[in-house]
Amino acid sequence: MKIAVTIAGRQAKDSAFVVWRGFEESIRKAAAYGYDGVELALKSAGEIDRRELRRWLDETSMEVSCITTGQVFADLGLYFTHPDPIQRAKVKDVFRGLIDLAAEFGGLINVGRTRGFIAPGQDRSETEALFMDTARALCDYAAGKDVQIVIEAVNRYEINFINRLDQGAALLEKTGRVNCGLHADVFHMNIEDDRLGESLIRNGKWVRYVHLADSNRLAPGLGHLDFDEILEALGKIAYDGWVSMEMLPGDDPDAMAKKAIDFIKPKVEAYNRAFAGREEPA
Ligand code: LER
Ligand code: MN
Repeated sequence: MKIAVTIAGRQAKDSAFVVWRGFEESIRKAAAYGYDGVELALKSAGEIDRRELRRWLDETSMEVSCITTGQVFADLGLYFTHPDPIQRAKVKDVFRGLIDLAAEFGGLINVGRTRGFIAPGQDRSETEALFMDTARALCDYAAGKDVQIVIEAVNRYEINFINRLDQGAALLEKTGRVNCGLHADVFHMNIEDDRLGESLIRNGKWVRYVHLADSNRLAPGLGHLDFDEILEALGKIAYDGWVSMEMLPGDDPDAMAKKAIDFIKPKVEAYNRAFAGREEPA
């Protein structure tokens, strides 16, 4: 398991849930604080210079954990379930660019609010059909590039479609693409799911990426979530991917990023020691 922190470009909208802005500076800071990687919030592939990105990562021995696409929705207004095929073609276009970028950096693309919503007058089955149409096309494109797409369950106060891991897993079963998985964000799960650990275990087959924040969306350790329960559940599903700190920056983003890594790193190190010593299932 590796630890990342979310970052964005300087121009990203306030709704980008990132601790730091400015790619180069954030990558250098994250490395200095002891993170293994950064999650890039992008609205299009053209927002970042690939050669520069490669240089910053090489110089700091950092990785990209995932490319996150909330800004495609919040800034460009594009989403998977739009009833207009022209708008769906536009979101596919933007995603193909991001998938090409992910093929070089990290191999993972998140779909949060960009999955879309149940619009007034639309019913759930229509929304699901539109979602599957876009998701299948993009998963098929991503499969050829060895990229995985992860759908994030997001709480009801932000969107009315795919709020719980169970709902995401059911839709992924129907979508039927092996390179499309679930992105579990424990902040949202704390609002929507029953028991965090049980939900992670129940949906373990699909969990491919994890966002961590505490119950108040601050650094883990500053609220009342039980991170031992979460890590124990991740151990039970043999999760060996990223945990990415997606939290509000507060008045002092540097202090928030430091509290998060100081709290989670010893737990992740213990997790990794146990993981290395585990017996392979027969
Ligand atoms: C994004 O990762 C997230 O968790 C949402 O709350 C914002 O879309
Ligand atoms: Mn999240």
